[in-house]
Amino acid sequence: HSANVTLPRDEDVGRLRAAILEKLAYTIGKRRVTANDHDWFVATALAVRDRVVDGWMASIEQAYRQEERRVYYLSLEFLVGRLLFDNMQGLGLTETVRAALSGLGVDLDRLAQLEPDAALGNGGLGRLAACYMESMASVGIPAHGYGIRYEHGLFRQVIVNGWQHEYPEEWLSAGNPWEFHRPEVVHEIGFGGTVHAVPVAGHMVRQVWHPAEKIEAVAYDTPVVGWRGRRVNTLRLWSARPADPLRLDTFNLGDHAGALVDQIRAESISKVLYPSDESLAGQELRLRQEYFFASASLQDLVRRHVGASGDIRTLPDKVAIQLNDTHPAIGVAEMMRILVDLHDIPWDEAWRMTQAIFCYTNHTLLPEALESWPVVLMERLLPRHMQIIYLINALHLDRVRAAAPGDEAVLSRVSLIEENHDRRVRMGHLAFVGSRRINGVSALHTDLLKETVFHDLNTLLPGRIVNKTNGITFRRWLQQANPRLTGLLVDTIGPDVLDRPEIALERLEPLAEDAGFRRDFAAARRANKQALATLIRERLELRVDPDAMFDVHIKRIHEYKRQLLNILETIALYYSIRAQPTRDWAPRVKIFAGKAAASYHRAKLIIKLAHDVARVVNTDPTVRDRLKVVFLPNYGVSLAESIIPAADLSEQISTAGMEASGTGNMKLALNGSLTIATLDGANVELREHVGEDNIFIFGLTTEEVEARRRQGISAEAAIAASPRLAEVLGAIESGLFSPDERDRYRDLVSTLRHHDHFMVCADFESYCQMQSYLHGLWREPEAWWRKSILNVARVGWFSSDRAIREYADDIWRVPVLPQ
Ligand code: DL6
Repeated sequence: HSANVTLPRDEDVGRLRAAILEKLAYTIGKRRVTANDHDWFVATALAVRDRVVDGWMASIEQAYRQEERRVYYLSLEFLVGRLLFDNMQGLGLTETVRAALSGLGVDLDRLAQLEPDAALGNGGLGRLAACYMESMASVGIPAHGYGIRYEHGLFRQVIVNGWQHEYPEEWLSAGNPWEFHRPEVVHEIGFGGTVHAVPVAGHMVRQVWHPAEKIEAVAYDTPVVGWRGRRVNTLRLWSARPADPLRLDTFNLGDHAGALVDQIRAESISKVLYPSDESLAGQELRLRQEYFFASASLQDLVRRHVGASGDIRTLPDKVAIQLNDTHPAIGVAEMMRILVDLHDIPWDEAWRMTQAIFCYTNHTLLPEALESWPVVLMERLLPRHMQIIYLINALHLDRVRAAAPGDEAVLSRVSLIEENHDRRVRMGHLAFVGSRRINGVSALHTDLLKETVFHDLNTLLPGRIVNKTNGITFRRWLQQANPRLTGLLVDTIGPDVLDRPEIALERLEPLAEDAGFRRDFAAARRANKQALATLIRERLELRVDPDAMFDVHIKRIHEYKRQLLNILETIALYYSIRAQPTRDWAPRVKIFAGKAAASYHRAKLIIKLAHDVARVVNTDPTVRDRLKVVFLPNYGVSLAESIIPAADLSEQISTAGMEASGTGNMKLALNGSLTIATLDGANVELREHVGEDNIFIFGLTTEEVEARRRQGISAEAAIAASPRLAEVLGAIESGLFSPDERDRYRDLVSTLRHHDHFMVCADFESYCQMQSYLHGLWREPEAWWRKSILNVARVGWFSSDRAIREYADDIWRVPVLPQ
């Protein structure tokens, strides 16, 4: 972490050193001689946190005084990663802290490694929420993130003999120096029970819910520091606890475990993140989590608003709530309950208010990830909300009947209740009808939303669906992750690349033609690759050549993301090298990393196959350094920060039409990777920005995939037409890579042959051809680096600041700071 522009001043260094020593003594209770690295990390984090607080208080005060409209970002996931560098950098303190510590004989970079990742998310959706929180603070939007303070984030992946094993993740076990516990901020959350109609004045009745179970949500706040400390927002995470800590009567009767059941039941809500990604968790506990955090957050923001303005009716003027996917969609019914039952707002007015407050982002079209809850479960757990949903639905269907009289098919498709098998509440539909704007996360994805899942709703309620292509924060994904490249950029195109990278990066364009710059650029990347090679050697005891092409496929393991396609091509390449061992092969390192959902057996089998192939390839003496296969375990934000700056080739090879956007594609291109991609998600827009000569597109398009699926998904013709595919499949099937269990992959290969739903075989040849083309391009370093530099120069648009400004303008209607 050496990118820096100014040297710290001695007096600042001295003050910070004193502050760190004070934390060490009076908060941690240690002296310098007995302090270990972890103590130094906590003391440093606390000293930095103190410097965050003034800006934080000022931001809160400003929002309160100016009565600004606030954004509330409700997300069941925030995949934050580490915060030390984020916060130091936001405040411009990095070099001051480094100098303060080095005077104490302590190395900042070593300390930073001790911080556990806050991994409160599965993948893209959670990481997007974290990038957006950072950008909202940086562009000056008063915003709160709301989520759950999971005691255990995404599982720790351990690979044993090639198989994934999941272990609990323990990010809080040594304390969390960034958060503020707010024991005074508590909301009661009810479950179950009954609803009674109580007469009130003027022939009215009020529905009163008597929950059978009550638990409490307690707040923990983490400040979110914007770039240059412009604004500091709040991420408020809820922890669950029982209303009564212990059943004392039961305890006194000697049943000590029984006395704690309520506590365990309540606390289980915030115990662990559901590890499913793009598939359904489905369990009751998940619904309890969703309602728990939606209810606590809405109660909290309503209380804040009423406290400040005294008038619930002005809520839509002052509040925009973004639903990050359908996970918080029960909030639509909860808002109606709060307005109608608790604040006596007439139904129609409450519904107008609700629709003005909520907006909803959809992140996937995969049917298995579209949430729906059994009506019987909802009736048991949330009886009042089920009544409210029925009424919302009845009024909604009345409007549909008026618009399309007699069309029963449309009626059943747009109903909030799915009546097919067991009756279920469609959470996407609830979010849609309750929102003023619905957005997809790339241009293609938004078009597909309109054509598929929300086709009928879009016809009935036109104009609500808009596109907001995802973005990433350049502070983390360029400045922090890649200080070498950042330093070079600052030196060549100027320091405003740190403040306005979207604009400043364009000035890099002519430098693609400058041989001297290309050399410096390649040297910065070479150093990053050397660092990754060291990491690989330390973690896997495997040596890789830093001059080889690092071909990187990092993301959740999923059939649609097609790690399998990459593995098949790897095997084909392996056979080619064996067939012509004396040819002048350009060395390549295939790097994989990613977690599979614990219950997703096929994804786990793909991880095993990657390891089986790695073992065969990496130990074959004929191949030597020309091909290595690496699977780095326990992928997460911090590991991504090590891999991305060292990647030469970015694999974005999902089956067209299936990846909503992707954000790794943006991170890799920003750091100078070339991309091999299908025309899927934001890859389409990436091509528009970097230019078609600088991205490598292959494979079937969305329409072609659809057409193929209609024709049938047998891959026999594709296999017959590709001798190398036939050879590769035959080898896997025959147990060549699994001599200990010859038919380990028989089913997997059989599925590829007969039910190639993900078009692995269909796209194989076109993928291999593009890979060989890239092989040739790698042999022409000048051409390669020219394209790589142009990628960096042209991806400014993918900044999350741009995305957040678009949300602010079109969706939330809040002002932002000038650029
Ligand atoms: O929008 C963020 C991210 C996209 O970039 C990915 O393409 C998409 O797969 C991901 N979606 C999910 C869906 N989970 N659920 N529900 O993570 O969102």
